[in-house]
Amino acid sequence: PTLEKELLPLYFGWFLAKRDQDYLRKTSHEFLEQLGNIKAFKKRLQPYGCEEKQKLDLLKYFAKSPNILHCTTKFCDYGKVLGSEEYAQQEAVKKAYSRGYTLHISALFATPRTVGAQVELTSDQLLIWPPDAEKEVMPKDTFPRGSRAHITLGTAADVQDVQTGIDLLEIVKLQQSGREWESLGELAGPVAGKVSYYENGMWMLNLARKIEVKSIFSGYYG
Ligand code: ACK
Repeated sequence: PTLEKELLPLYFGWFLAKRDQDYLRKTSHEFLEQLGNIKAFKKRLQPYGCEEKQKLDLLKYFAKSPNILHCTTKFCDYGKVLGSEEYAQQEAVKKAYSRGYTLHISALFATPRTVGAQVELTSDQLLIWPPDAEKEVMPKDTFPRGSRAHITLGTAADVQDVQTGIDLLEIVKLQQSGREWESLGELAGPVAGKVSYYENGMWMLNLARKIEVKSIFSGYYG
């Protein structure tokens, strides 16, 4: 008999528990509704392809949302991506497989392309975070490990999910630039926190209370 080769998934990541997915989707809607209603946002509709006096429904604007909310660690494309075999064979990855993890969401962000949640990885979670994840998409910049960790909540029509992590790094890069970013508003309720504007239609809400969601580390084979 021939030994079957181990199959590599489309991607590895943390998959949110059903209840926490529902909660995060609701929170994301609340975020978009409140963000769309603040004066500062209404004055800056141009990057979203709208005139100042026009009405923009952000819930409709982000037409697509992933079927399963997750935080990708390694995109493998079933093994076609360089380094995916090595990633899958790491002891830390094998040990983490099918284990439960709590993810800490510190911020929500929206750009003309994507809406997402910023995930702050713990040292335990960083053990299975690929060291080149940030370099892969922004080779010219330096970021703290884990800066790309995110949960895609929605994308505009014709935008791919992979864009969310790139948008997040774009914002982190501006935060690192040393420039001061004034808060342009405050949201309330479950999305309480200050909202900052980072040019080109990029907004970030720093949550006053971090959101914790339960997840399982696994592979998605689709
Ligand atoms: O929102 P995401 O992190 O962005 O989750 C999905 C998941 O894999 C399934 O498509 C992410 N993804 C897609 N292409 C890539 C890529 N080239 N590099 C890293 N992540 C990717 C996508």
